[in-house]
Amino acid sequence: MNITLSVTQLDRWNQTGYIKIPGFLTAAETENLREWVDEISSWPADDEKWMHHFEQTPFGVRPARTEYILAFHSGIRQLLTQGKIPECAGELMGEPAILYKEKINYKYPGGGGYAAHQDAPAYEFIRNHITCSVAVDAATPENGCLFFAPELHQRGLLHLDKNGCIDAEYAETLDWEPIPMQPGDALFFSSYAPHKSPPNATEQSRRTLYLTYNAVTEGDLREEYYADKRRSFAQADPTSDEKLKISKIGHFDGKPA
Ligand SMILES: O=C(O)CCC(=O)C(=O)O
Repeated sequence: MNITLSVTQLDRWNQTGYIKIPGFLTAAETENLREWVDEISSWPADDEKWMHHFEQTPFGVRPARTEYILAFHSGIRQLLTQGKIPECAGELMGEPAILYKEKINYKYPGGGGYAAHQDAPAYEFIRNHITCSVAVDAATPENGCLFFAPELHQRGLLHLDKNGCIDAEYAETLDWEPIPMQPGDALFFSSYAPHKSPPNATEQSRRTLYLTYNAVTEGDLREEYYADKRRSFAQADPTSDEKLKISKIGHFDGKPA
């Protein structure tokens, strides 16, 4: 399937730095994705393979994130590397796109939120990159959907704090738009678009896939990114922080398990 975005969609993307495409996956694709995410979340911990991150919630220890999935799941590999998701990312980028990283953020009941941030500081190896998020469960302001501040994606990095996030006082001055999603909806966003999300205050999970693509002209840097991430996590002192570190920036408010 060839993806062609309308002029209105492209204008919105250029103006705000993000665009939601309702019903991006078909019902059958959405159902497959839900089954695959159920499967992946039950994989045993294996530091040599996929990377699971767990958080302490009021209801016990729950998975917060799984990443580095591609080599271990053929359905996910096909969805992320062929067809409409990479094609649409390429169309928005203005040149063919290649996968840089992939993750599932689970946000189970009581799961932590994310402080206001831009993704760019976490992805050191690439310049031109965008992320596609795909809803596995419905996402609402109550269960922790994303909120975006529009029209700031062309201003570079904004007032970063010591964690690589947007300074909290500055973030409070921004206008935040919630982006609720239904399963199968996609939301593409620039790596400079400021976003954040609250904790999950409901009894249902809010699982979302996040797929980051860079311009092919910058190279295939995924393995290098993950090798570097594994190295820096292995060197970090796990007891040094009250927050669970799941990224190279300190944006996640979940508690260590
Ligand atoms: O899953 C969320 O609620 C936010 C995720 C996010 O912004 C990130 O992982 O950088």
